[in-house]
Amino acid sequence: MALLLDINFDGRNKFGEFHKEMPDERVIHWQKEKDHNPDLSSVRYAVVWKPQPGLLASLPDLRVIFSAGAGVDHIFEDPKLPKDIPLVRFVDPDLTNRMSEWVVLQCLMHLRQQRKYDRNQFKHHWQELDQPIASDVRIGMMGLGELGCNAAEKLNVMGFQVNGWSRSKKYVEGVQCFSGEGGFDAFLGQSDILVCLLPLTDRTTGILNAGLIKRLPQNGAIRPVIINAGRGGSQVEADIIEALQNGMLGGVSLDVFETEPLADDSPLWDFENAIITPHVAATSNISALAKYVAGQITRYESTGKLNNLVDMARGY
Ligand code: NDP
Ligand code: OXD
Repeated sequence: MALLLDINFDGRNKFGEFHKEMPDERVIHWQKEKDHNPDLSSVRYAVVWKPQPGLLASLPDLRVIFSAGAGVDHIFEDPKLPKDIPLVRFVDPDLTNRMSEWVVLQCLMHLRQQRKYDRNQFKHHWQELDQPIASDVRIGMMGLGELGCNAAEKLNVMGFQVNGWSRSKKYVEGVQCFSGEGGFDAFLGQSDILVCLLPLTDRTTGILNAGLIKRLPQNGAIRPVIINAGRGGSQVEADIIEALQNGMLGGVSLDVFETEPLADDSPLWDFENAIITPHVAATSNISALAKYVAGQITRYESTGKLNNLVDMARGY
């Protein structure tokens, strides 16, 4: 039996981790071996990030596909994705913690106006700015899944008022939960800082747009802020740029973009109140991923069961 890896993470080729966790399996590094036409007939499992289109469909004995990340939209981009094969996504406590660190950091950067203090520091300018308190600021968490729930709970501990929005109704301690289309307006109307941790699906594509920005409160303790670490396809960058220019948005923190890497000439780089990071909010740790995949395979081989399965119809 063989495991196929098609995870061309930038420069982080720590594939030895998979050999270490599964010493008895043949591990095929697709990116390294593809030119030599390796025998794929015994591949039962594949771990992929942005798989080569058609590759998964060409594996005759494939049993399970593992996403190397928490998101799976990049896998659905393969027009020949075999949808009858179970797809498992990566859920990992370190990844969850990293995302919460990034989200809490961004919320605090905007609450404490750290960008303005940075600019003043470089100008050697001593000036105290108005300081709203966290409990006056309402955070709206779009997505109350593995990542959204954890970040919401941590923001709650920081003293923010936290609201959450999901597809189905959720109960999260200390978080006022809204759901579905019916709850969306009320949720947005109470989001001074809107955080997006949604997966990219047909329903969430372009959701962060001018119409949504208009529904954010303009009378809150701070000017409306959008923070997105879900997927870039959920944001309409032209609308965000316009809202930063006309003051409808007081700031943004973006880790993901419509096109990655973000183009050199994107105006988003140059706003004083835009914090840009290069899709690093919660990077998968390869050794944790290898352990996770090995554990799931062992369990699957003995019980036929898998955790964190993607619902193919919902798309996440
Ligand atoms: P989950 O699947 O655990 O949670 C997704 C949440 O989004 C759920 O609460 C779900 O609702 C909600 N949701 C989905 N569709 C809708 C909709 N149409 N309307 C309202 N709510 C919706 O995912 P994770 O929390 O693990 O991850 C979220 C995303 O974060 C990933 O898909 C990925 O795109 C992104 N990500 C980004 C990283 C980065 O470094 N920037 C790193 C890791 C992940 P319900 O609970 O009702 O199903
Ligand atoms: C993920 C990501 O989905 O890193 O895990 O974006």
